[in-house]
Amino acid sequence: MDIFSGYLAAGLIAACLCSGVTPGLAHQGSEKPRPVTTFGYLDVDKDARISKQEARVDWAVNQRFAEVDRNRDGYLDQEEFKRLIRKD
Ligand SMILES: [Ca+2]
Repeated sequence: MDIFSGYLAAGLIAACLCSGVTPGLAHQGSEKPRPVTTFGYLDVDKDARISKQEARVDWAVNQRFAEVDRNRDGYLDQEEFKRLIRKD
């Protein structure tokens, strides 16, 4: 492996690691803020849903909680959480 390939591999590994930790980047420009944490990280009690209190850890999730809580049950399930990650 030459030096260039080494740097390329290191860059790809770093990109993969970052994408696993951060499903979306924080607020950029006019785009809606997106989480910097994962569903599993926020779901502290592991009940497969995120409460308003659990969401407080991530600014973007907290800000957009009511918007993405489609069934208005006061929790975000995985499908609802995905709406935070999507660009739309
Ligand atoms: Ca919900």
